[in-house]
Amino acid sequence: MLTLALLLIGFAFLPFAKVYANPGTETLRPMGVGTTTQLSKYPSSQSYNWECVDEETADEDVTYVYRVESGFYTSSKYDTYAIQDHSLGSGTINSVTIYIRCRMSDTPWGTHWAKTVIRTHDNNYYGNQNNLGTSYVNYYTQYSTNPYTTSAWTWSEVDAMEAGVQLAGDVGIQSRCTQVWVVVDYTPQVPEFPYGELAVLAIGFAILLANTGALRWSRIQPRTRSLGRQAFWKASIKGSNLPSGHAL
Ligand SMILES: [Ca+2]
Repeated sequence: MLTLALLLIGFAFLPFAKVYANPGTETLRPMGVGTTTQLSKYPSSQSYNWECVDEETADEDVTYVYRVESGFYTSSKYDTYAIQDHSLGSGTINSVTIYIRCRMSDTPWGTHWAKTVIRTHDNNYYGNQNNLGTSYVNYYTQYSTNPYTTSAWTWSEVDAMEAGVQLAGDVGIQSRCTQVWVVVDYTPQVPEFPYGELAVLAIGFAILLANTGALRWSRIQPRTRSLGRQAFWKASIKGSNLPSGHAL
């Protein structure tokens, strides 16, 4: 019986356990072609640019998108990618952060840089300029609110957004990006206590108390018996007022 009680109590708290087991962040990766595709891809055998930047563990120079300029000047191009819809997150969105992992292929003549790009409500938003070195580095831009609405992000905006990278290079040297991803930070919604689970919780506690000696049937029985006597006497009195010929 004690095991049953604990099981019932545990079951009643399951919705809360689910919420707190949630880590509070969800990572979303490129999963399709977005609005703009301007960068080159490596290897060229890849079908789409987004396939070069969607891996969970960075593969560095195995797959990447890049910008290289044939003239002696710096110019930029950019991609935006469709990203995965959320599947874990719920509640309030605290921030949306876009990450890019970039480097330049060699010591440059001029400036090589990278910027994050997000697209929401049909507008592009660019992060700060990050001047590249020859080793891969993660750069990021955090948006605590949606830059278009300036209000807290909604989950439908997260699902509809695109994320990408803008790269600038000059003659003969590539600016590369091997990975793009988005991290949504959220505070899970605590569920209201459903009546069904409240009832299960109450039964669980009753059985627990009965088994631990806090609630003995012997303490309930005298009261039950006295209630029984009262009911009997009330019924008897009522019965005495009944018209003759009617049995109680
Ligand atoms: Ca890659």
